[in-house]
Amino acid sequence: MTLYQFAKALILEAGKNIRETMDETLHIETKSNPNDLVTNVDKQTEQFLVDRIHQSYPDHEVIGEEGHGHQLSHSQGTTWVIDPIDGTLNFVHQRENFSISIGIFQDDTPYAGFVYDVMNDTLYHAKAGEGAYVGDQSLPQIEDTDLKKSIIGINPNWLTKPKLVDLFHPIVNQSRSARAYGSAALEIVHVVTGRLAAYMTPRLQPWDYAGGLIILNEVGGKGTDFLGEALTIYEPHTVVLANPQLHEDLINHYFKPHQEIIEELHAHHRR
Ligand code: 2AM
Ligand code: CA
Repeated sequence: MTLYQFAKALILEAGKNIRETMDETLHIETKSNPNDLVTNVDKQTEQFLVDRIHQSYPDHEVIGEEGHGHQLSHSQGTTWVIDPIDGTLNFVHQRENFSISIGIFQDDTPYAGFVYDVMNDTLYHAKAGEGAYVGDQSLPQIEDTDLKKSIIGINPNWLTKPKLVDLFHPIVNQSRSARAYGSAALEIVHVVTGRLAAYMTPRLQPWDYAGGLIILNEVGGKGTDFLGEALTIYEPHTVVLANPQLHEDLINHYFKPHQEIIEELHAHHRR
């Protein structure tokens, strides 16, 4: 079994395990604030993934949202970047619209990405350089769009914040319309399939985008921070992912003119 086949079988099994717990009582705790939730299922799923990875590959590193590998700042060999449940608020309140996200890197180079829409049993996946798939079906390259003919993914909460509203209001205003789904990894795969022309957010953790970005690159999409710099897997970033034309337009005409606000966000992320 190749590493790719192993990872694909593993994420499907983790999702099946989550589906099988859907009738059980959830244990919910808060993390950084009252709206930042974590459940027993987030923690159990991360532990399941880490244990299985280390049983088969003892020397692989794992960075996971619920506590694994947060001390890493670079790595040689193979590194897994995992989010056991992306969209925890949806998981708790809606019992759907959440995903498992996995990105695998070898010597810091993308190897493969997986985003599993658990309740729809839909797996988006890609091995770097070999194209993107949903299930067994190959996905085409994404098409360029103008902002005025684009549906963009952005969380409306950001438009309630001073400064961020200056950044995002013109973009939302000049787009065809905006949508929010509540799982960053699913929003990224919506860019992969063309359901969204772009997804942007002022703060995202590596486990939220690592898997999705590898898949997006395989269909010709672009993902960087708001100033066009590459996304790393060791710290949070501002994140804009889109088709190439819209990505360039957003960076040059909407983000770069607000460089000061963005540099303030980046300084905040590094604290
Ligand atoms: P999570 O569910 O794994 O926490 C919601 O708009 C999206 O943003 C989800 O993918 C969520 O991931 C992520 N998210 C929520 N709070 C965040 C934070 N403080 N920093 C970065 N990403 C966050
Ligand atoms: Ca999570």
